[in-house]
Amino acid sequence: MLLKLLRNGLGNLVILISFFIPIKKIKRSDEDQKCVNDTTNEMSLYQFHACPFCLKTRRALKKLKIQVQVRDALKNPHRADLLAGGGKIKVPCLRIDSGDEITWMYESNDIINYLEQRFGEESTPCNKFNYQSSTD
Ligand SMILES: N[C@@H](CCC(=O)N[C@@H](CS)C(=O)NCC(=O)O)C(=O)O
Repeated sequence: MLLKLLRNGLGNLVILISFFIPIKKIKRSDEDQKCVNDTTNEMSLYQFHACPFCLKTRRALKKLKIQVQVRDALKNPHRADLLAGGGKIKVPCLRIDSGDEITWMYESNDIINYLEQRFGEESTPCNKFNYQSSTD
């Protein structure tokens, strides 16, 4: 109980501090932004508000100008969906629905790496995408 309060307090402090740290957002053409928006319809981020790893992931989303559905995994039905789909309650987790397949991606660094590859400076968001995992 005390540990949970401490963790939440610390998480909220980190959120407050990060509020004052500017995010340098990516620049892309309107056409590319439209492709990004169309693609990110298929994604949702399961997260806790005061989790530092989730904050780091949310900042990456802002930097890359990506809008995904953000779902509070403390509450149902999202918590139950995360457990049923991903197999564990751990956040952040990015749910990627690519039509015939649903991927539940855990680990903030893996999620950010994936988003950087797919939507970062070097990417071509309007083309088909092949993800290169850092562990491949
Ligand atoms: N290495 C992981 C750490 C994630 C992590 O520890 N998340 C915590 C919240 S900050 C969690 O989900 N804990 C499970 C729980 O509280 O039920 C990452 O970078 O994503």
